[in-house]
Amino acid sequence: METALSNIEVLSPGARAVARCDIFGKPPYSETPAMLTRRFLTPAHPAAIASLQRWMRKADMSVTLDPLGNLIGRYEGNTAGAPALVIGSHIDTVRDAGRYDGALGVMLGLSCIEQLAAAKRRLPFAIELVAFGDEEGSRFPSAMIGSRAMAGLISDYASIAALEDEDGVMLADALERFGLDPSSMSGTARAPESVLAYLEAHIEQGPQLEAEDLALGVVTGIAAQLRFRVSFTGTAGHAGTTPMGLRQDALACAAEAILAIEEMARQQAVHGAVATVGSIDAKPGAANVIAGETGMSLDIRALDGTLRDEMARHMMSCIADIAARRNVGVEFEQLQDLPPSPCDPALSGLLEEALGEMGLPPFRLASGAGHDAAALAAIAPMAMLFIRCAGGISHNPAEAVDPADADLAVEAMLRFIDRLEASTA
Ligand code: HGY
Ligand code: MN
Ligand code: MN
Repeated sequence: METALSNIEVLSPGARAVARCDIFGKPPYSETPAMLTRRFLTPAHPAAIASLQRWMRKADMSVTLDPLGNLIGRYEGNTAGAPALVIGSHIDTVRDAGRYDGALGVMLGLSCIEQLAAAKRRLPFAIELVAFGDEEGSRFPSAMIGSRAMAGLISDYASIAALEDEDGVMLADALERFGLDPSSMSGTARAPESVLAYLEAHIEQGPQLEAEDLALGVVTGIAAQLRFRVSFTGTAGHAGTTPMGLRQDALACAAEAILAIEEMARQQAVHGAVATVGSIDAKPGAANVIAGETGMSLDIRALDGTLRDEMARHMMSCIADIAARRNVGVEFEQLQDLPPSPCDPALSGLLEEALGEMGLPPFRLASGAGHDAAALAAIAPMAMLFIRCAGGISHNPAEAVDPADADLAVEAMLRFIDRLEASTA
């Protein structure tokens, strides 16, 4: 049963977070009614910001929007201007997304602060709730723009401003239409001393917690990622008259490369490595024309950065051999390079103690999925809490979370805050 905005306050903190994600699953918080898609700086993004701002202000937070459209709610500590525990995640989604990837972490943080505000409780540190506008990279060909900028990891803003979406809209123009000034993007970077620690709660997006029959888990670290666009250039030709032996078929070449990539990743799966070709386009894209050009994504991940790099080198060499044998050209454009990001042991220990107080085991697991926490780790110690999701399914409208698990997550986060307060005394 869907909960209307009006009576959301009567729900438990976790159920309220889940209900808010459900509300965000439809227009105006989605670009289309048919499926949940909320990409960076599309009209669904300001709609989400408007509701989050209202909820944040009602929970005694001051609200700011930074130059890259990240929404920041600040719950002051008992001394103004104190460094902040930042609790964050992303509010953008992939296409045809689930409702909880990203948004749940923001809504759980909101529920925590609502609890603190209701108790009129102030801490020796501030708490900032951040809703990052772009983590997925589902509109522009670069991911985690908001959190990488906040962490001071972006040096070339001109190339960020010039990024174009599939309709040829530049990021700078999209920012201006949103009411932001592209020339001030570098102002997104935070002074490291203003961030005490970073905590991100997120659905696991995998099957381990469900297999262990656990609601919550403590993340040990985030896998390293490399992302490429691979372009093949052959010769377009007539499907009926070009002999098989004389073809330079860019699409058949991509197909052979995709299967080779899958096989190479399978051989490294035992070390926790994965590789994915998630999107492909072919030109001219006609049934009776041999494809002259194809472009595909290549996403390579491993918990170990050296293995990630070795896999990438091996895959690119193998793809180049396939293309050469087929007399097809190939180019690799690197779009993303995220090193492995270990969680801070001391902060993770506070999360484990919080779970222990609740009678829950401190189940530890690594994250194959990327998160904004990987960027924030550059300027502050970070910890992540995983919440079970049904079947481990994610990046899929079938994503589902049990409100009872979300209640446990809010309790664990509040206990984490208690222990962080005790550790700063
Ligand atoms: O790709 C990822 O791991 C994340 O969902 N952006
Ligand atoms: Mn995602
Ligand atoms: Mn996510």
